[in-house]
Amino acid sequence: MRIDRLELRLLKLPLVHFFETSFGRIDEKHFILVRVDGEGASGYGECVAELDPYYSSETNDTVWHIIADFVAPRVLGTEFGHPRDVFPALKAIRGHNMAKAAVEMAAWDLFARLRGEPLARVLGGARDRIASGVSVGIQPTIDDLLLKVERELAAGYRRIKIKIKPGWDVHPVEALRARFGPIPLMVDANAAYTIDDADHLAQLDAFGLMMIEQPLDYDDVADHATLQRRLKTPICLDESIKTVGIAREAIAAGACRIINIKPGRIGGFGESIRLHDLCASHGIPVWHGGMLESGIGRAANIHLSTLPNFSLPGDVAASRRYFDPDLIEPPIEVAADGTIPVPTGPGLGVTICEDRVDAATLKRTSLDASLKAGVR
Ligand code: SMG
Ligand code: MG
Repeated sequence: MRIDRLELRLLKLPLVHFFETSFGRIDEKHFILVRVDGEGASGYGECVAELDPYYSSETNDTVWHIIADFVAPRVLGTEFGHPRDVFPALKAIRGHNMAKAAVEMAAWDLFARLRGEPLARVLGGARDRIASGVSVGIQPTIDDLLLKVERELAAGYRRIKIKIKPGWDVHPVEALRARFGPIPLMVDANAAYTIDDADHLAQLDAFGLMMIEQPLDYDDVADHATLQRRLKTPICLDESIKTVGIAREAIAAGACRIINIKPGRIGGFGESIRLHDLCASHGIPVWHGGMLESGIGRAANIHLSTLPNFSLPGDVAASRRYFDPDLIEPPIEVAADGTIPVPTGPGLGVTICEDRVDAATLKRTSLDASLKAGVR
């Protein structure tokens, strides 16, 4: 497979509702979309970096720079036997996994389209439906939260995750248990606590949560291991798992019992398969995280979620929770039993609405193999 052209676009899409986490609130989604062209077909990769370096150190501006100046020259015009060879070809570039992943995932889509197979099959997945969960942001009041969760349960979602932060943690969980009883419930702190909060967080043990996601700092493994020894509730790591190597260290240290996989965070599908297999070999269940992706990135997440150790419902929900309209048709929908069917067409298997992509585009550039000469 050879990629002859790479197009970068910066897009802006309004969110149906604001989304609030411990690190802030967003009303619109700004993201980079990569398209690679080769051998008469195209593949797409949605980047999960954001406007600000708050979830991760990468931003849309760093991604643009790293892809245009370092990733594209290494990928364009290069013969790849398989898309799993793309990430290793970028080894000279340290970090910047979101930038690498957007290109690598586009290469997988192109590869699957050229073979006429759905991405799930090329990735090694087997399921034809995936279990869907929702992530409910921090709400202005407990009543707002109860109303939102009631709606999501009625829509059939298989588990509810709520965002927590200091001052919005034990009380909302208590209120949800009082109203809805033993629903599959978990919390995500997005790194808002320190190990000094261990006694406070241990109060959550009383509520039988499925897990607490990323309670401590984004680059902290050691304190998570200390906290996991103190808590009955399983810890799930998200932000901390920036590489497969860190995951190996976290598992060895006992820093988590569950891992959330986001291909963008660790460098793409190839690394996600390695992480999935590593977790399986240690009896660590995984689930697919979400980054408020448009339907393009959401479809990619659905395909990866078909691998066998994705044994917990992921943050892969219906398009309409976020975008109306989405960039794809038909939008991604959740059935009454809380599952999403895996697209069956070649590659991502969804129809991208070019007119909507054009309307959302703030800037674009097209790169070709002449860049190769300039590899630094
Ligand atoms: O895509 O449904 C979604 C959002 C899921 O909560 C979600 N993502 O830490 O897991 C997480 C957050 C990161 C995104 S916050 C802007
Ligand atoms: Mg998270």
